[in-house]
Amino acid sequence: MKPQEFVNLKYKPKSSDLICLFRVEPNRVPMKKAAATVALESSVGTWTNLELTKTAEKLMAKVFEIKGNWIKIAYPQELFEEGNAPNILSSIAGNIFGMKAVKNLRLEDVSFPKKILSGFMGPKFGIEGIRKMLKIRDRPLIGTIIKPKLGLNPYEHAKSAYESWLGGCDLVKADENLAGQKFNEFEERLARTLEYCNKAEEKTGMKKGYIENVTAETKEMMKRAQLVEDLGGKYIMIDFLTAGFSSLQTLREADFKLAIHCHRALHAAMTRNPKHGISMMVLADFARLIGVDQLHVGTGVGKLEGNLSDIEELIEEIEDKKIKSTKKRLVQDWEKIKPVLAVSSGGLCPLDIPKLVKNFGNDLIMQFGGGIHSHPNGTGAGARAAKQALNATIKGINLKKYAKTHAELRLAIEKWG
Ligand code: CAP
Ligand code: MG
Repeated sequence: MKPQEFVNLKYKPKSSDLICLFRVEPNRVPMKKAAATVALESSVGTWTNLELTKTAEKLMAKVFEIKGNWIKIAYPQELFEEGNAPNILSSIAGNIFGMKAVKNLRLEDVSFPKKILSGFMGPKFGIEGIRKMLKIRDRPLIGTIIKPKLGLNPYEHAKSAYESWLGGCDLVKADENLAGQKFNEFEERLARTLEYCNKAEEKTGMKKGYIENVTAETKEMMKRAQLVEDLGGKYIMIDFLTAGFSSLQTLREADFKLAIHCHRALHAAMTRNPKHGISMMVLADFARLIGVDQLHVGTGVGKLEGNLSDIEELIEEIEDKKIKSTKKRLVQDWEKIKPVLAVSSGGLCPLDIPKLVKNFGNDLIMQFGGGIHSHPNGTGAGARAAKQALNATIKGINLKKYAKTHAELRLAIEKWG
């Protein structure tokens, strides 16, 4: 087997091929050689010439397109074990990132053949199931993350969640780094917060969701998810990258009667450098394939408001485009695999709502951590400000105008405007 045998620019991919789009920066070798090395290392080859068996020959990946720094590689679906997400990633996103033949390498996009898609469960609820569970037909949802992210005790945590729900939040979640620390034990926090969730539903007459973070060693995580289900919870959350794809598969395949909220802590180690790593779109594909119901996709609205410099405008535009493409992927037609509800979160405050709804539409959860809990009048007022901003946006009323008759929103504008 010679590397050049992995390049065939006349090859027409089969519908049964898994196809990857890579951005390649060769390292002192011609592009064709770098591309061939990516294809052989991510399928059946190694660094030196090697006799292939008949079967191995049939499993060879093929570079079928090279355009500038972009290459497309087709992988026979038989190269992968069905229903095994880590296995697919260990080929298409494994050793290749560290090879000498490339200075930079980024896996930008993947398309899956039907047979691979059918090997996974996909989301249990999907967008429709979440809306049905919360009885929220078509508006965007408002969520908050209890803050400070760590350092509250179970009672303080539950109380803050209660004020958030009463103020107008549909969802309250635990932060990505809150688990079973001594200062806020898992069982105690869960039980109290679910009690307050029920109280908030009675008081408001609306469905409310508490998203408990079960991220832990897999056996422990399963025990915690079971406890959420036993106590009548609606959701669990997993930090899917720090927990790992196998543990996400274990959690999903246990098929709890719970919606899975997927946090992406660690993603930026792979997604942030446009020249090297993996796109959020590809990570989102795997989260959907395995079967999460809600996934963080970013915010697009920059931290900077008002007079942005040209470069800042450009950066925001690129960010927007990336997030829109990730969000679009979450709903692309994957046969029986349900669409995933996008979550926009991180550095947001109620004033961002008009832009978020304009950018991302109604199938969206908008989450405000600091943007609710650091409202001048506290958590409840922060939640009311967010709800007021959403109502104004739905009615098409300018926030400043609406704030004339809504004090909490006015105070939010004074603080963050
Ligand atoms: C937001 C958040 C979320 C980030 C995650 C935080 O809090 O709780 O984890 O949104 O980022 O810890 O920062 P704030 P992403 O609202 O106070 O920023 O959604 O981009 O994965
Ligand atoms: Mg967080």
